[in-house]
Amino acid sequence: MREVDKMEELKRAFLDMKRQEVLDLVKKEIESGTELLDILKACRGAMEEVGKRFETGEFFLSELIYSAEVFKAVSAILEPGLVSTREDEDSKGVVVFGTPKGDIHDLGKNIVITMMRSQGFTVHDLGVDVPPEVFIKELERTEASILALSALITPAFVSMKEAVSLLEEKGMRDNTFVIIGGGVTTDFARKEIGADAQTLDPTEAVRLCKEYGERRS
Ligand code: B12
Repeated sequence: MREVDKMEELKRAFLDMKRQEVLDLVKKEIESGTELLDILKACRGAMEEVGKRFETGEFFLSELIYSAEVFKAVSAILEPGLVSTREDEDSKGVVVFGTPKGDIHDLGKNIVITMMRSQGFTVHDLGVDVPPEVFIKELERTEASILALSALITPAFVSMKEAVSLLEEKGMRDNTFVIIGGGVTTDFARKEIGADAQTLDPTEAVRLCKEYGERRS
């Protein structure tokens, strides 16, 4: 079967909520040498479609919750492979990461954190629904120079903007690289929020943070 068809099969199993079939297909793809990031991309595409169907009323909250559970199980299979790509032992930088206040989505955040850690970053994960002042306190406590925010719902933009304003008030803005990501973010949102970078691609996120570290040193 062609690679494109296999990824379509994976997506279909996701949308049919067939947990075991999804997991079997993921394992089969890994065994046949498919890039882990391509498998992740296909699963993310399926989740986007779940979201669309939820929006149109075809799916309910139960499908949203169930698909999240399936995705978590997929992540557990993919993560060991993503971690093993680590190049060296030097710390690449310290990151404070979280999902801003009002938002409880964390699947994408957890993937990006895994990739960052595997590439040598020290990441302090604050979890979900994090108020702006908590991000600032953690940046002060850990002396991290990178603030990473993951948002999946538009109301979270308000608290992301508040976090950036607080950084400015505290005189910390110039020494903090603010990177945002998550399904609803765009470059337009980045500008509105006042962040330095935005991407949906975890590899790109790691690259941007490494580049920032190199510019600093
Ligand atoms: C699963 C899911 C849920 C699960 C979340 C479980 C969990 N533990 O995260 C549950 C069921 C809890 C949920 C709840 C809700 N959800 Co929801 N959910 C989704 C769904 C289907 C998938 C999200 C997902 O995990 N995708 C897979 C991951 C891997 O993708 P990702 O997060 O984008 O991450 C990738 C990149 O963005 C990037 N990335 C992620 N974070 C970061 C951070 C940085 C710094 C960087 C650089 C990169 C990066 O890397 C990842 C790797 O590929 C989306 C649909 C969609 N289009 O996204 C809706 C969606 C996000 N949900 C939505 C809604 C409306 C809700 C609810 C309000 C529903 C309700 N009526 O209660 C609640 C919100 C509660 C709240 N206050 O947060 C809407 C949001 C609409 C909007 N524009 O605001 C969406 C878009 C569905 C839709 N189309 O209507 N949801």
